[in-house]
Amino acid sequence: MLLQLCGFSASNYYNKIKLQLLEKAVPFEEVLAWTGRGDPKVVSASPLGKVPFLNTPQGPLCESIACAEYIEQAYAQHPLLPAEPYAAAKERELILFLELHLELVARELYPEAFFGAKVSDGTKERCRKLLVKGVAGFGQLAKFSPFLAGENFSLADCAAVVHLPLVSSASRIIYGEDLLAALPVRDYLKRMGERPTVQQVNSDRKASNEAMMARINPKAP
Ligand SMILES: N[C@@H](CCC(=O)N[C@@H](CS)C(=O)NCC(=O)O)C(=O)O
Repeated sequence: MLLQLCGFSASNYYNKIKLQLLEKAVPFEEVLAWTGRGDPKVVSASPLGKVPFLNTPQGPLCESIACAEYIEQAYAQHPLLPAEPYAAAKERELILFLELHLELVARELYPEAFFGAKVSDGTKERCRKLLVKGVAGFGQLAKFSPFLAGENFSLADCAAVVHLPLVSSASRIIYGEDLLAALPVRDYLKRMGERPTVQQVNSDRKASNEAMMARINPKAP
């Protein structure tokens, strides 16, 4: 059975796994699944109705970090995590840091930044403080030399390439200021954007974004 990646290409967590699979040249099939708890097929694989999830030959698997680790272990080609335990743990540290302290915080701003809803001033203020702290900590851990964790493209880059643009644009839209501006993120993303795999993920994302917005607001012109 071909590995199935389920979700949609506008999702940053979906794209983290898609980029990993493309970089590793693992054969896989994309299966469209929207978020939410209305579809029993989605909920039976991903109890909270979140994407991405995988359908593996052994069964379904959700939570992108578990999916990424499964893929690294099940498909040895083009490893994206070092074999040496400390180096591998430093990669995981970067991914967790990025997701827990930057992306998940910025996510509270997405309803207003991207979806035409309102976010309270209290939430904006709280998120700003957390983001300022998170960005400084991330700057201490990330190397950008030339890849996020050092000399090689790795799983940490799969996460950074999809999460950093969202954190940056949400902060620009909500605060009128890019809270990542002190870090070499723009140059890094430009460099990563030269990779054909990243180009594919980005062009699929644009098409999927339109489909997602049409679902959210079917009456939009
Ligand atoms: N911790 C999850 C986060 C995945 C996630 O939040 N995905 C978004 C799409 S980018 C989603 O499914 N949102 C719908 C929801 O939270 O109900 C993971 O790493 O897989």
